[in-house]
Amino acid sequence: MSTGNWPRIGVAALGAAAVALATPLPAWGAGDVTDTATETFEVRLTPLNGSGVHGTGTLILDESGHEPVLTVRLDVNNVIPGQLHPQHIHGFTADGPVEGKGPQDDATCPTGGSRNQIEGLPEEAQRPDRSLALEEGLDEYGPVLLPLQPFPVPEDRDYLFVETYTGDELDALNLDEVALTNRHIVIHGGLVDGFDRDGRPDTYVASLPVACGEIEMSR
Ligand SMILES: [Cu+2]
Repeated sequence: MSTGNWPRIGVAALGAAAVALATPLPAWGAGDVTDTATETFEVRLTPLNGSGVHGTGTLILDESGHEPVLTVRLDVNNVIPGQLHPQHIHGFTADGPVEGKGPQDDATCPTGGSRNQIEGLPEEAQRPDRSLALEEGLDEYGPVLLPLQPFPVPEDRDYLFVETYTGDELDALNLDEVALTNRHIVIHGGLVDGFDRDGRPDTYVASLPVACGEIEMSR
C-alpha cells in the first residue's frame, strides 16, 4: 500500500502548486481529473460446497493515473484457520479455456447443476451436492484472471485482506474492454470429508472453492 493509491487526494491538496512541478506526472497535468476516474464495486461472498464461508468485498478501481490501480479489500469469515486460502478474480477470456464463453459473458457462481467430481480423490469424497473442485466451476466462473496474492493463512476463522494491484498484474482483466462487473471473486480452501471408512481425518484441499461472489457496482 502506498499513497499512490489515492492520487486525486494529492492533486486536490496540492492545488496550484502541482501545476508548477518541474516534472508533472503525465495524467495529472491537464487538471481534468474527475470523480468518474474512480469506481467502487462491492462483492457479497456466499458459501460453496457447504463451507459456511461468507464475507464481503470492496474493490476500488482508480483510472485517474497513467495506469489503472485496483485496490481489493476482502472481509472473509468462517474459514479453516492455519491453512492457505487461494483467492482469485475469475472471468471469461477470448482465448478460452471455456468453450463458447468470451470476455463479454458474465461469469456466475457455480450452481447445483455444476459438474461434480474431484479428480484424483476417491469416490467416497464425492457427493451430489458438494465437493465441487476448482476445475468444475470453470464453466460458470471462468479461469483465474487475477490471483489476489499474497494468499492469506489466517490464524483465526476470519481474515481481513487489503491489497493493491497495478500495471501488468491487471492485464488479464482486460479492463479497457470488459467491465469488472463481468467478473467474480472466488475464495478457496476447505475440508473434504468422506474418508471416514479408512479412519482418516478430513482432508484440507486448498483449491476447493468455498465462497463466491459477483462483482457489482457499489450503490
Ligand atoms: Cu479461484
